Amino acid sequence: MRYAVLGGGKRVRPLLAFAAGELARAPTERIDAAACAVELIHAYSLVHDDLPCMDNDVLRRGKPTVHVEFDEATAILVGDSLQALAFEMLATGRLADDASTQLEMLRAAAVASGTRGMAGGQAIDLASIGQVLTLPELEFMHILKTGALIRAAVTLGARCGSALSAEEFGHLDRYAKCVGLAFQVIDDVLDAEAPTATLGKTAGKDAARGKPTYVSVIGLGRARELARALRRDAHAAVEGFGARAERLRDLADFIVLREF
Ligand code: GRG
Repeated sequence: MRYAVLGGGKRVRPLLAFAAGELARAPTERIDAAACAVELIHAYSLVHDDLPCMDNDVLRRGKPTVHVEFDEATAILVGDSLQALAFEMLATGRLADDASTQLEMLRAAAVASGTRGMAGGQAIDLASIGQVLTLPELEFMHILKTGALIRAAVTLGARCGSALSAEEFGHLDRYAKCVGLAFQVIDDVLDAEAPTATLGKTAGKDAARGKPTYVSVIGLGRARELARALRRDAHAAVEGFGARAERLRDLADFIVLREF
């Protein structure tokens, strides 16, 4: 579990949780727990995604994948245990001002991880190998597979505090949806353009496996343009927060301008 979680990764989801939590004036120790929980769920998904029965990859975060370094049974159990640990963290101690909000955080993390989130998106992803998807179908898959957990990172961070009105929370959620989708669009662009050494994972795998991506469906140029438009939308969603949303704007920029 330590091998899978520590010493690598961009930590985009925890950073988003912190930026949203700070906006909601949440205590740091609460955000810390929520941010860790989301990263644990993410790390579990990477371990399982790399398994031979899924993407069958040998390199992750610049190191051999967990099933290569250890074995397949260990990788399955590591993923299971990381997910369980995430929910344990969300249920331990006070993470929100009231118990019903904390329960809502647990529910949000579960929805983002399950059939209406990451696992459901992964199922569509695996079923779509060799298929031609329309742009709305591709978008639906990615909103579930990647977008849901990124959205949960933002909302969980914000729920740790109570400084946001329902309307402000709505603006933040709009921001989260935009960066969640932008993240995946750029992920597809990088998979097509960046070298393995820069990515720390095998480059060009999507095309090699016949997976529909933003690059295969709309082309590199339009994919980059879509990411730029989502970045503008993300900025616009948090405009009303002024300087308080600076970290969120920086993270939207990082997600779209990153090279790894
Ligand atoms: C196995 C239930 C289950 C789900 C797997 C998220 C996912 C679904 C698979 C990951 C495979 C993948 C490459 C998805 C594309 C977007 C993505 C999540 C990339 C990896 O996230 P990064 O770039 O990774 O944030 P780091 O290592 O920086 O944390």
